[in-house]
Amino acid sequence: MNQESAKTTALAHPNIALVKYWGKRDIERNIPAVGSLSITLDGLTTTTTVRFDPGLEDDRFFFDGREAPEMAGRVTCCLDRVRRRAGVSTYAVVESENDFPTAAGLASSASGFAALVVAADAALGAGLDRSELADLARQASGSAARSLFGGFVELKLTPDGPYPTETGQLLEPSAWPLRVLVAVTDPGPKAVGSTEGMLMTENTSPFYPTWVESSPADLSEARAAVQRRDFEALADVSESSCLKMHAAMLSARPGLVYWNGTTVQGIRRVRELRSGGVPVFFTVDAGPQLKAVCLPEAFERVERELAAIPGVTSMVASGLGDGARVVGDRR
Ligand code: 2P0
Repeated sequence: MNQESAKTTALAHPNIALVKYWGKRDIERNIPAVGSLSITLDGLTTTTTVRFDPGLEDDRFFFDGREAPEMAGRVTCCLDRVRRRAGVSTYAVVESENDFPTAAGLASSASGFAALVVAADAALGAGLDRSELADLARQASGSAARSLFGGFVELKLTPDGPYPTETGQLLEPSAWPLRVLVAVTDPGPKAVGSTEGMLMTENTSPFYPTWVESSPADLSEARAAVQRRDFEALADVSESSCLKMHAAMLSARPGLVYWNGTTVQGIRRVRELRSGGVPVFFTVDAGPQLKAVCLPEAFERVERELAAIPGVTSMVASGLGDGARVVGDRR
């Protein structure tokens, strides 16, 4: 990096896991206990500008136009890892914006850290490859590694590899253009954050070991379904992985109940629709929002049906998108 300030803008999309990540093999290094398989969403975007400036005495973080010191610690930790790799110690101003409501329960940490590592790498001219960027994003937030890639994405555990996890694309977005609808059932913040919820589940749920042991079979089933573009098979394994994760959460002490009544209504409605021949399945993460994944021809029907459920306060629609990328570079 030259002594002038170096500035780059990158964007990234959130992703939702179909085969879920829940639990940590190594809390210090943020290594997940299980692999995961996700889809990256277009239409929902985090845009992040990183400007390294030798005149700064600390990092500064702005989120949606407002300085957010309470979020700066995680940003600095992530930047420190990129700086270490690039051999620099210059501080940065980071400005990040989401064009979607955080209440949608679409892990903004995933798109946030994916955009951050891509922008920081480019601003420093570090030239790190995708695998390494994904690994840096994973250390900040497990799901963030998946937003480095587009379409259908798998994060694998690779304890003997150069990195403890390897993330890569299974299928491009255009190869199987599924649609996603998020039915927001509660716009408030979630009760228990993911990291805390994972630790509670690991430490207290009698079902946690089974959850971890059964994940590789779910992953290979889902991977094969994606490769065959077999919607029914993907629906089956995705709903199973979601419900199994929630079973582990529910059986923690105290039990983690992320759902509300509307979430359950949505689950029932999606299942009724699929039994009636509509190609749609549900997934639910660490919050009460219901995510419906469908084939393009079912989109309008699913949207209508979910919007009609009492308690659904808003809907967010998306297709599948590309991985994190640089969109502007100024030096
Ligand atoms: C997932 N979730 O696979 C799962 C399903 C939520 C439920 O990954 O602790 O914010 O930062 O690594 O990535 C949310 O957890 O957790 C998540 P950390 P992260 O999408």
